[in-house]
Amino acid sequence: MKTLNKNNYKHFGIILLILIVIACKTDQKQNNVIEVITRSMNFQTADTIKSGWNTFAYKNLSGEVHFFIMDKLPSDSIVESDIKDHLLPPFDDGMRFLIEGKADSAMVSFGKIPTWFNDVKRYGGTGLISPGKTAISTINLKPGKYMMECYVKAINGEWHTSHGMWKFITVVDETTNFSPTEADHTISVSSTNGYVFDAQPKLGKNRFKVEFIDQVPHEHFNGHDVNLIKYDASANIDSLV
Ligand SMILES: [Cu+2]
Repeated sequence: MKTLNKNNYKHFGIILLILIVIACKTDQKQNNVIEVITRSMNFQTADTIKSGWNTFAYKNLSGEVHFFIMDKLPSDSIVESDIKDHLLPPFDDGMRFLIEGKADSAMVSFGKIPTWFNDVKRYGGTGLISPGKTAISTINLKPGKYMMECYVKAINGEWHTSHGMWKFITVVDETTNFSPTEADHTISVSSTNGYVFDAQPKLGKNRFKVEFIDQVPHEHFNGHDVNLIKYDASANIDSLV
């Protein structure tokens, strides 16, 4: 967040944090849209999909804010117990210690995160999406084993991932032969210039292409992402951040 360029998002009235690409209806027909539904702390969607460009329609039918991100795992042999018993507990313990003000214990817990986690590659997903809303993102996936997850934090500081909000998805070697149509706008994201728009979005449907110039991990282990938030004129941008 340190590199956020306030002038950009003040000007456009938009805060951007996780990749969102809004695709038009014709794209969806061409691309056989993959539906993802959340009703509680889970993802209902396909177990296996093609590689290449895929359009996801993520319907949040639950009562809380969620998102999804596609984490490409470094090995196909990573199984459920690797996630449940070895990956999630160090994160949960570390966060609990941080909330209790025990920074040293937190670092010990985070130190137990399996080394393979360093080799996870993030391929994007949707931005945060409110209850009852649908997010449409088109992302390019390489073949491999992925973990779809939502790591929004609950009020008690626990990640949704640890509440069951993750799912393995296999991306096969066969490609979709789909390429997204031209975007209306490009958003460049970098550690040096923050978020830069090429032009002001219009009223109505806008399709954003997000170009990540670089990604530098921050305190929360991740780089920048893009969210789209509509707020009313009385909102205070500093308190929102
Ligand atoms: Cu969630």
